[in-house]
Amino acid sequence: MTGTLPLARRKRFMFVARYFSIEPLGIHYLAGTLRDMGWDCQVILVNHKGDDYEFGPLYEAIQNWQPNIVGFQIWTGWHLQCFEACDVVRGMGVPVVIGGPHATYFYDDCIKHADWVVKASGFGLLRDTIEGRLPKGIHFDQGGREEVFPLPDRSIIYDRYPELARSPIKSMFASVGCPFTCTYCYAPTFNKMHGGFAFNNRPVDELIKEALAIKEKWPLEVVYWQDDIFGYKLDWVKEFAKRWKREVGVKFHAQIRLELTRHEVGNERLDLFGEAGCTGITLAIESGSQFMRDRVLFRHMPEDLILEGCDRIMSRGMSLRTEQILAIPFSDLETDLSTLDLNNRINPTMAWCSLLAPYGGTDIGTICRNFGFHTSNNDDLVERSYEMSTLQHPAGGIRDIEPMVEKLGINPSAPPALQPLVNMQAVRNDGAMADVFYQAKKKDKVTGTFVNDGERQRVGTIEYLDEADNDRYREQSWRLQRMFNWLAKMPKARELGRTLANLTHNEWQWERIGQVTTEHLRKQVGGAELDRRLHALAHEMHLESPEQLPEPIKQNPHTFTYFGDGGRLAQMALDKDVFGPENDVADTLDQVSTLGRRHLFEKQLYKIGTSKPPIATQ
Ligand code: B12
Ligand code: SF4
Repeated sequence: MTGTLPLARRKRFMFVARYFSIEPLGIHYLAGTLRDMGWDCQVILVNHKGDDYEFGPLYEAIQNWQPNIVGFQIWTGWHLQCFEACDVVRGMGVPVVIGGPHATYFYDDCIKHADWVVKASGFGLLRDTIEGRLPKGIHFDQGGREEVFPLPDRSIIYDRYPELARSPIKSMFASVGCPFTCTYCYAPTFNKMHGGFAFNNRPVDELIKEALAIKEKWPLEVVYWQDDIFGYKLDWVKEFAKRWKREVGVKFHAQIRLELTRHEVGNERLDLFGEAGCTGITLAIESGSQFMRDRVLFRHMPEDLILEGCDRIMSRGMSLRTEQILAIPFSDLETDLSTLDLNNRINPTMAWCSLLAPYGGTDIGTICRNFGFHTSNNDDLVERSYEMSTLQHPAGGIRDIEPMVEKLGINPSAPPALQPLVNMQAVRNDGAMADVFYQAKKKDKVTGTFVNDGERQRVGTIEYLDEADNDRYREQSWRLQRMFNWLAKMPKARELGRTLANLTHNEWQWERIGQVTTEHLRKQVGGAELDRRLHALAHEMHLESPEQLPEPIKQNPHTFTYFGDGGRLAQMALDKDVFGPENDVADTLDQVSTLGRRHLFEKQLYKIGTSKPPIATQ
């Protein structure tokens, strides 16, 4: 193809990534690399409806623009659809390079559909690829995570997708690395492939330059630090805090671990965050059950640390978003309700919640496979699997497994490879029962790897839920997940959550949810308080009295009254026609839940519109 091009033409690179409401941050930086190399660059963000991805615009763009190379950024979950598209692109005579998380962890699958696969860090390897220095195949740069980030070229995406440019929140990245070992995450694998953990902070100078470059051209009210753990190194935080406010003056939201709030150093870090302009923090709690945190998720976090850390954040006036996962292995309705209850006691600004997607190659993927809860084939991790649990769950939650695990006497903070659940295997009998075997491991002093220690032993039995009960729990966890955010704001949320999760299929209607909620609240706070809330809701909707509330709002008003300015949220739901006849209760809840998150994002979590406009914003 290159042979037919006019000689003077600059070389062209086309990126392909998934369209998402949050900008594809990695591509901004990679586009910066191409700019620095003197290449022209375009980005196509692929839209989708459920699991149908629209690659038509990509093929059209390739025909029109004739790039020299097409680079796919692939995340596990849409990899199969991407592979088909890679084959089509190569069929058009354009070489393909694949990078991103799926290439990092599943490079062998990727190479079947690409000329080059870039595993992990991509700036240097992308340079080598386009300059023809890399033979075709899989490439990995062991020292890549230490490489210098280029100044991003955001205009490539912002010019084509102006809605992303218009957002007052812009993502940035200040550090690479995380030392923790959560079972559902690929960070431990990333560390292993680099020979251990290392934390690499970008220099404060570069971040200031990057933020000022955004401010010059686009709206910038909040920077969202997408780092796994922002501000891990205190010395760096001290320098950052000193300069960010003075030289950039834009508030920010950051993701951290609760451990970073601990002890005096935690107080100091949070104070520095506050001085620098931090208005909010996102952190994961994941489960209200200590057993789940210790043994299933490998997040060894006592409840007092969770409560104290959240309090330290909120008492400084920062907003707080907590994150949790429901329907994890060995959970049942009561475990999920304990997660709700913990959030209820914390009362964060937003309690974000997802259902477990058991990624293969992670420790939780191994646990699921070993216990027969999931085949852990990443090919079935499609969009649908984020919407409803795909696991076969055991009966009785942690009842059978907890004694088996505790009897082994292994410390919860022992290395992941020694943890009981990754070394257990359930062998199913004819019926619903399975024998559980455990293979002890030890560290080989010579090789440093973990090897078998003695014979495999039978340690007990577990029972699986039958199909009907499994479906029932999947439905219950789905209900809680959709309602989690607002339930967490209700008095005695655990009780209300239980009642709602246990409604029969026929009772599961918008109006009935409203009746149950009102009955619960009347018992908890009394009729007068509910009247007051109804009047406030009517007032926020510019109505004279609660009698004038539109019918769907009247049927279930307290879904809105426990949100600040809930009238605005109710109005948004009406304007979006979420109660229309074509929507069943599942659609309605989905959409109300999405709108509720958006409402909280704007009004409370990121506090958009509360600061002066940035000087350079047109
Ligand atoms: C920010 C982030 C998000 C943000 C924003 C995502 C976005 N639009 O960019 C949000 C919150 C939306 C998000 C959502 C999800 N995320 Co996320 N997220 C991240 C995070 C923390 C940082 C990614 C990042 O921007 N890094 C900085 C940039 C510079 O690096 P990068 O994108 O990795 O790109 C580098 C290389 O990969 C490579 N590269 C990347 N693309 C390409 C392309 C080419 C052609 C080449 C040559 C190289 C290359 O070069 C870059 C520079 O070194 C990572 C964890 C991590 N620390 O990396 C998880 C991570 C990427 N997310 C993950 C997951 C699972 C999800 C969700 C599925 C979670 C869920 N269950 O809903 C969703 C899916 C969203 C989607 N896009 O479909 C997993 C992905 C696992 C996998 N195997 O795919 C990760 C790795 C977390 C983890 N450790 O397990 N996420
Ligand atoms: S703290 Fe976050 S990035 Fe680190 S291992 Fe856990 S989930 Fe992954």
